[in-house]
Amino acid sequence: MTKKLAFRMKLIPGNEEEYEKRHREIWPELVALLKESGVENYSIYLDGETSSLFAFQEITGESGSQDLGTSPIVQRWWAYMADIMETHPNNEPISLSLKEVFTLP
Ligand code: RM4
Repeated sequence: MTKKLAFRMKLIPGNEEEYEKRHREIWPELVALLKESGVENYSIYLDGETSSLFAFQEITGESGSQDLGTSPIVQRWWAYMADIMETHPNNEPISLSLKEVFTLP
């Protein structure tokens, strides 16, 4: 049984292409870690008008992608991405959990 999660992050405007490029080239070790941690069906969508990023994922355990900040791989990835995203001082992307308000019955 999986649990659905969604959250919003923020791109620094003007970095849309670079964001997509870096994610096309996502590190295999990060992919492996996410999958090993029970993150599935993970997609991120860009609102070009506001530079908001909307992430959707399903998790099989208790941890979503944003709960993996103690992992050195995630810390390196967040540091790599910090120049084009709005982040906390520790490079973690500022993420706002989103409430599910509709699911097709
Ligand atoms: C995002 C952000 C998330 C990470 C994905 C792969 O830009 O860094 O935390 O899970 O990339």
